[in-house]
Amino acid sequence: MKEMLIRLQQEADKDLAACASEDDIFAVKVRYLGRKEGRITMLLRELGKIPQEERPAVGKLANEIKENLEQRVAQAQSTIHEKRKRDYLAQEKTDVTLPGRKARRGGLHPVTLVLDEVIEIFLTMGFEAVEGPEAELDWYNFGSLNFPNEHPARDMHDTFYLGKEMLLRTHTSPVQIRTMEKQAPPVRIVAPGKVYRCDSDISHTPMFHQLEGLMVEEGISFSDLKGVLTHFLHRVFGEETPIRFRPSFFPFTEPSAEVDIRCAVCRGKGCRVCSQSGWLEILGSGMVHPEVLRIVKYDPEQVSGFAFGMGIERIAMLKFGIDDIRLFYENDQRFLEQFQ
Ligand code: 2U9
Repeated sequence: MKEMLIRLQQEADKDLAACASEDDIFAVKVRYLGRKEGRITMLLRELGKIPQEERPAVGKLANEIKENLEQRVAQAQSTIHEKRKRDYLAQEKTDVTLPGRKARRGGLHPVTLVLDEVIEIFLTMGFEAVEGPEAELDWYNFGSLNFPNEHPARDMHDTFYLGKEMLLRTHTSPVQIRTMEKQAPPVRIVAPGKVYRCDSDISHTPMFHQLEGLMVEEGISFSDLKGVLTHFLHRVFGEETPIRFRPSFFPFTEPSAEVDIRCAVCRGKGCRVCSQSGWLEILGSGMVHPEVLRIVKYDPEQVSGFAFGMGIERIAMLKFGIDDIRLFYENDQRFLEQFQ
């Protein structure tokens, strides 16, 4: 048995010395030390068969040979691993003269660009920007704005209802109502934000952005409305752009007017973009209805005000010459990259 052990050790030494890779070493380890069929393991199992008095000495030798081999396998593994690392580091080179990889820089969305520009113009005129919830009470979206119950104007807004009393706001007007409830006149605010209407085609998306404005204090008249909106439109579309005010109707303003700019595409001659009219509708406006002022506990005998509203995507489409509103929300990089 002793001789067999010593022979095994010599053979293992020879096999180990012949190893060229980590796989070879692993194979030697399995061949001699494998738990089931390793040659040393199997020999140790035979220990019971030899005479009692020889067992301690042979057992000791067998264990020494086993431990010794385990150690040398581990040693060989670490040596070959270190060599591989050295070889890899020796051949790896960094060419510091190569040009750096260009980082792609993102940009603001065209709707954000226009919204920021529009807000800035009103801040310069002394307005403050205010935000409010997108999920609203029916009362703040319709009731408080003088929409009669069951009135067809509610249908025109194609409302997404969230329950009996809750809805996704169809305009940002609830922000103005909430602001007036909280604060006494004078009020000069703009309310930018997302609004929702169940509608989708080349000029409508179920979510779009509005900016509404409100100015309420003593002695506000329709000429204030005209002055503020004319200044605003001249800053956005150019000082020379002709503007017209056209009578309209909204439940929350009286009198009401829609505001058009002359079509920049055909310069008023009539084209596809302006439906041959020569004009482009750009915003709605009016003097705040006295009933709305009473609802927020303002006295319409003491104060008056004007309000206006505009769709931001529509302005962005006219400014950038975009003919389909859905392009804003398709996340096509080729479209979005053009606004950086
Ligand atoms: C209060 C009182 C009055 C806001 C107004 C409009 C006219 C208007 C449209 C423009 C295009 C909506 O996005 S759009 O479809 N808006 O025509 N909005 S006056 O009037 C208010 C708001 C709040 C308390």
